[in-house]
Amino acid sequence: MARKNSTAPVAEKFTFGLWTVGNIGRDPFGLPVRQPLTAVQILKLLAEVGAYGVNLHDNDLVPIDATPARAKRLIGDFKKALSDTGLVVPMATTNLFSEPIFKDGAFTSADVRVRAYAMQKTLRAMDLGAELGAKIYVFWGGREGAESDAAKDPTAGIQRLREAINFFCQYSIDNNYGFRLALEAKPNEPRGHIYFATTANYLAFIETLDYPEMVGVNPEVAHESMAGLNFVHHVAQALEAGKLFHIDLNDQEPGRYDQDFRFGSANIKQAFFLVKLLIDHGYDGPLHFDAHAYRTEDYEGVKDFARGCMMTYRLLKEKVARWRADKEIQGLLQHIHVHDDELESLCANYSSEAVRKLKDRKFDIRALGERGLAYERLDQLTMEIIMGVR
Ligand code: GLT
Ligand code: MN
Ligand code: MN
Repeated sequence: MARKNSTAPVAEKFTFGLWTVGNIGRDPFGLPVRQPLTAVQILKLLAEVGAYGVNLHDNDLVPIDATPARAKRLIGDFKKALSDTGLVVPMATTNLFSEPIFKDGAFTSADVRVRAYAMQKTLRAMDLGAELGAKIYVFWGGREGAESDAAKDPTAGIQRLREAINFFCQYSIDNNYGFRLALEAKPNEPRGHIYFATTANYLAFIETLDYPEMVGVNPEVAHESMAGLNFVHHVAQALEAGKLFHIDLNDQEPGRYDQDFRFGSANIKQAFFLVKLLIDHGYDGPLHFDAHAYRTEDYEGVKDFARGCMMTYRLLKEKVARWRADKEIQGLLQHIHVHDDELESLCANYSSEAVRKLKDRKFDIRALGERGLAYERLDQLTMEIIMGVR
């Protein structure tokens, strides 16, 4: 809610995928627990809970075997529901993982016919995304990988993905679609090993593309967390490189199956630092909750799940403001961050004089080593803010 006399806060662009709130609760061991909803029903649900937008795979809206007439009707109904609800479609993507044809990957399959079909499917899905107004196009290579490296040279996977992404950049340019492509990493599941296991892998890859400026990343909390890595640091690298085009928010306990939990529900402290990082760096793209309600839920529970994701984000945003305004915290930060103009300039600007001065400089390494940094106090204060007692 906009507060009086404040510079009007920009409302968060909270989005959900059709596949997230529409998830019917099937898992590898159990049958669905919820009835499928139509895309139009999902839009109604999202409007009811107060979301900003919706994202989709091609086949979330148009089944793979739909006739042209059915596809036209489904797209028409969806567009009408978008305008009725005021929801927008910021991001679109391709389902390159459900069909058996993709069992050994899509763009990195060993079979050129599969690769060509994956490209055909993506070109069509890009047309659909552009028609719906999407400006971000996500590539999640869920099946791009292997269980055994006996069959394929993993470097071929890199080359094939490069060819595909270059092809799609050119297609977007030639059609004036204005897409920015966002690559989403994951270490495993559904493949035993997925190529490009982390966001950092993609950041390195992007620089080798024909149009690196068109391509960024879509990190997902659960994906680095599955591997026990620090998600916030991966997002930081993407932000610093100007490559955070989109973000998938959810939660995940390390070392478990792919949980896709409600945002902030597993590691609230990491969620706090993530929200803080996004605010500190003025990220203003979509905040996409790529998560599922627990399998215990009916559709009322799915709404609780969706509202919970957004509420937790908003609460953490308030906590970040509180953290920034806290005098004791700011005092500790001043103590921790020691500045010295001369040294900073020496370290940042190479010259033979800088080399000489650095070599000559005397440092009291013992005193520097013994200096207490008060991280314990700072962390405890941070925890007290998160826990709501400060
Ligand atoms: C799938 C996956 C997600 C990806 C989606 C985009 S689909 O649900 O688990 O992480 O973002 O293809
Ligand atoms: Mn995701
Ligand atoms: Mn996931």
